[in-house]
Amino acid sequence: MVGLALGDALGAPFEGGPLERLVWWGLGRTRDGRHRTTDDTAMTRDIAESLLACRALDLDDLAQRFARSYRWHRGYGPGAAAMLRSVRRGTDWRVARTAQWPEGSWGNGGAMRAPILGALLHEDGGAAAAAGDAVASVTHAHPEGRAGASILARATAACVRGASPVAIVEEVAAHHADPPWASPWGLVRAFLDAPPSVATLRKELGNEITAIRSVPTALYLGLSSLDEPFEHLLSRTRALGGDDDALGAMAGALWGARHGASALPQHLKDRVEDVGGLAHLARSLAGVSIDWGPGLRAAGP
Ligand code: RVK
Ligand code: MG
Ligand code: MG
Repeated sequence: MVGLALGDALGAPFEGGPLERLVWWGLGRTRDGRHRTTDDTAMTRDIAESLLACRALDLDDLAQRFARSYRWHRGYGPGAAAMLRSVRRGTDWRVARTAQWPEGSWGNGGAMRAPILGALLHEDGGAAAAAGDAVASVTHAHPEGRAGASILARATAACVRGASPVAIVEEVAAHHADPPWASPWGLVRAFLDAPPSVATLRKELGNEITAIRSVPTALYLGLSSLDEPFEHLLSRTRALGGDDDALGAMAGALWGARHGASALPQHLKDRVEDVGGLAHLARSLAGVSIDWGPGLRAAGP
């Protein structure tokens, strides 16, 4: 959670074009001068708080928490923002999630909040992936939006278990081979051996807001940085531009899952909003037992 928050808050000033960066220059600091976290961290916190309160994966509770926590100034994706406002007005999330696109969103908003599920279910990559899918489905009904979350949750679980980067890519490739997911894994694997230029990475894997054009990129950035200082991961992510907060959040979560919050640089933790609160929440969650079975069944097919 802390790795995700650092990647999110310290990537956000580099997100988008000049206009987005200018807006974030105005909005992106707390009163005490810390870097503000965005939707990526806010929704992760919602998941943690829902699991703590329900001791199970309760998608109705989660939808209400996502909707209550929504704040325009935290930079939510446009579809997610409209969907959450609609849930706040009383629309059932199962209806609201397909109001804009018949199949739902294929954005990376499901994937960006999935690492916490991989961390909690790290002993079982399949369960982590299923939980990622279920939690994504509340706002991201599209199969690509859900698959992005499954992949990130599975990869995070494998990072906690200490698997090698190559083994993690192979595990992901073995379970996510349906189009359009088949093509990126060979590239990610090749890039681990022969790092590409920034331009090649941007062109081949992407830096966009969609799951398919950001999850493989974040996987590559995170896995290829596991044995480097966290600051390297941040500067490599910033160089890519585009959806920098989500790329930073996803890659930062993989790094954090491997090394733990105490390994993250203190000078960066001091610069980000409410890292202490997040760490406290994470410790509380690690200490309780969650009944995943009924929650996962409640997700439906
Ligand atoms: C700004 C056509 C679709 C689509 C579909 C496009 C924050 C839309 C976070 C949509 C993350 C965008 C990010 C993103 C998370 C999605 N047909 N176009 N079926 N589905 N799109 O709005 O929660 O940064 O252009 O659901 O996934 O830090 O606006 O948002 O980086 O993808 O937003 O999808 O965004 P949304 P999200
Ligand atoms: Mg964000
Ligand atoms: Mg973003």
